[in-house]
Amino acid sequence: DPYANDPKRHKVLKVNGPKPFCGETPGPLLCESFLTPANSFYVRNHLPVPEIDIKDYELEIAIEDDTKKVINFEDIKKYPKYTVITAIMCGGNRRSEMNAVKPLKGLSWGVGAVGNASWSGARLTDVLADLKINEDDWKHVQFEGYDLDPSGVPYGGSIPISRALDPRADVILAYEMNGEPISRDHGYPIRAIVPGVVGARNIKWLAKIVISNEESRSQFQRGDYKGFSPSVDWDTVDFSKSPAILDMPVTSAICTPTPGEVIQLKDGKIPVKGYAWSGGGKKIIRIDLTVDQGKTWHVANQLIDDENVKEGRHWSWTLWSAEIPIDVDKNEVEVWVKAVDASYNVQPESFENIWNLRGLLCNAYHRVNVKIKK
Ligand code: MTE
Ligand code: MO
Repeated sequence: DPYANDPKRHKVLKVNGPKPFCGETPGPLLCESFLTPANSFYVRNHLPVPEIDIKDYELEIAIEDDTKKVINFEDIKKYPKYTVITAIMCGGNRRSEMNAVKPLKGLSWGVGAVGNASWSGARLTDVLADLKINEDDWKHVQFEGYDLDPSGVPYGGSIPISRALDPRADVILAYEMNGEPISRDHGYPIRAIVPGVVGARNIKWLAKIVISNEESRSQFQRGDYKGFSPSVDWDTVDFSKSPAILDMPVTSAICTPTPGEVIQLKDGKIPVKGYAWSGGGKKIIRIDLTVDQGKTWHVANQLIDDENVKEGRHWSWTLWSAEIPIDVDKNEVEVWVKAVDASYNVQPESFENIWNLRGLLCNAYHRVNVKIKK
């Protein structure tokens, strides 16, 4: 069993697949803390977790096929230490809601394939500066992990070089998560953190960085984690025709109450809590909620986010809470939420018109049915 040496997981994770391990954080736990603890942070593995002895750890940095250098863990720690708070979200977060509209292929994630953590490490720009590469000569920076499929092919992905070399993009080679060494499931000992970008490009167990004019040849870069028009099906899909997902679109979700929960009315209101996030460093500026299908909207009164950042570098999620008045005659309501980001991007209303065969970018309004106790 190639998975025999996988780490033990915390029992709170809702298991979506045991081998490779995939598990999500339950909604109510998710909105309890601004920084998600490592042991309850969702896990999305595609392969067995590699066993890495820090003494033997090596990171190869190459320019196309020429190996330029190999650095070790201590070398990475010598660069200035830099910390960013960023959410990481799987491209398939909330896929179960899109699947309810029309079946699709992919793990059935609820609202918990996301977490928010502080990550510390060396800036990728600092590490690449030593190579003296000219940004204009290259297009992509590829990453490979130490996790291998049975034929020896690693998990991989790439990002545009403009992003990798931009100090304001805050891309780091992280060795700490929430101030502790990164745990095995989350990429020990070194993980690429690419803030604001789909989870898939945040390569864990980083083995290799390649400066190239080509995107990563990995299946996960070229044949997966892409969006398509709702009418594209498995007979007509051409993965070469869509760009790889990079920045994630604006989204939000209700974490409490959970679907079907019975809520005690207090002063004619119910408390609602959740998260919101937009990729590309865009701040969340407003959360709108309705319990009457949009006839009247209520604005969340409390937003918690990372205040120590500059405009356009808002990588963390926003936790929000609201108290919503409920008509006295109602025994049941459907709560809807939508978030608005700094570019005034708003979530789409329904999943029907954003449906895609891989169930990615599932950012329509989140709707939760709640029973009212008076
Ligand atoms: N990196 C490697 N090496 N192997 C992987 O399977 N999964 C990716 C990404 N990085 C993956 C990886 C995907 S699809 C996601 S959503 C995130 O890691 C999940 O990160 P987490 O398990 O720390 O939550
Ligand atoms: Mo993912």
